[in-house]
Amino acid sequence: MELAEFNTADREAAIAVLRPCVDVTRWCEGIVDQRPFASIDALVSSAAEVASPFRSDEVEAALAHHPRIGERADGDSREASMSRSEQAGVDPADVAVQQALREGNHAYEERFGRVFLIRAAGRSAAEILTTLRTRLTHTGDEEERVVAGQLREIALLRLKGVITA
Ligand code: 2AL
Repeated sequence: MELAEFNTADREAAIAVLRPCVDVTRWCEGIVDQRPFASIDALVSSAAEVASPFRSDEVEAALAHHPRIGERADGDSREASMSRSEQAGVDPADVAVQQALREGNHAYEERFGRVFLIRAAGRSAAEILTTLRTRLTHTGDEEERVVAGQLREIALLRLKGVITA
């Protein structure tokens, strides 16, 4: 959707455009209620502010929408197609990488009780695996801050995909 259309859309329609970026109602409403935006930059900086920080309950709820790294999202929803393109650096045919990700995801879930989340766009599988192993050494508090930051990065990147100049 173009920014001009977003600026004048019904409140509910505008919220629905934002929701696939991150399913946090406070974030969607907080942005929509600051319309109109003079530019994409103004929109993104306002979106970053509302996302700083995401609360831990918001992070937990939003995580349910993100498939594991290495698992291709099914279906033709906007959310699923964005996830697939974000994970383009992870080759589903690379058996060694898939195995390492399965083990890493499992270890992460055992340690922190939630899905490992990383902004995958622009990252290779090797980089994601290295980061996963480093993050396994974090304390719960450290990791909570990292996850909230990654969720914000994903949301802002998606926002730039769904609303254009
Ligand atoms: C994802 C995903 O689907 N897209 C992305 O950037 N990260 N999933 C994940 N578990 O980190």
